[in-house]
Amino acid sequence: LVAATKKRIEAEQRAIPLTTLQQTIAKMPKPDPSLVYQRFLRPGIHVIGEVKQASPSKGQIVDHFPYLEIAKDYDNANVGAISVLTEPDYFKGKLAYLKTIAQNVSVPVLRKDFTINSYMLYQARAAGAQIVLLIVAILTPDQLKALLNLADQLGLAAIVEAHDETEVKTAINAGAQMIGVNNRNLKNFTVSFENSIKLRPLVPKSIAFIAESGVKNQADIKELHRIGVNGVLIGETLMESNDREQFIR
Ligand code: IGP
Repeated sequence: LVAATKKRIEAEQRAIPLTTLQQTIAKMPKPDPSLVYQRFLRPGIHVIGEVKQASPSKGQIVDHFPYLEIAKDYDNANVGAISVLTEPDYFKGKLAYLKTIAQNVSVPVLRKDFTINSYMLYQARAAGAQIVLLIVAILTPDQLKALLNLADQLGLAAIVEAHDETEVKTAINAGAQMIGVNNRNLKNFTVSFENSIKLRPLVPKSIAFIAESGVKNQADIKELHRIGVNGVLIGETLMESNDREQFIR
């Protein structure tokens, strides 16, 4: 996935050079990342509704994919944020989906992708994202720090995704203000909240803690709330739901 992403982004950068993105960004208002962090630190548990058509674990999730309508459902439910997959090969995502959604909703939008370099942050910002995903496992600690700093300079908040104790420490050391723990084991795709339960105490209360993947129902959300999670990222279950607003409320 990382190799595929590298190739994809190199091609995109040949088509649209960094200076073009910088000119676009200069004409846009600069968002304040601290508002995103504060949003998730409010009392309660905040849903991040995800917009994705496919995933490596499930293959095609939905055939009918009215991405803007789905995003508007999330916006109406006043979710914490909307996550939009922009990875094309495994998730059938597109940056264009994110751009359209960002223009039509009032909540922050997350670019969900395998961020490997600074160009991808400029792309995210130019498309109207307010949040990016930085995955500890695919970056060196120095790259993570550099990308977090650049994100902040660009006005982007970051969810730093960690899978174990070492990665959580790396995320905190790098200055993460929002940490995402994936409940899905990426080697065998099984889901368990054990990781969230185990890692929650390692993250200070001043850093927003997001539990990612595998949320199936209200009982799951309640349990994650009980263990002190600030946010839950829900993809599949919401994509398959026929009443998304109702599920979130
Ligand atoms: C959503 P789920 O099980 O609710 O569909 O999971 C989200 O956590 C998942 O899409 C995800 C992801 C990622 C996707 C978590 N981390 C990194 C791509 C890249």
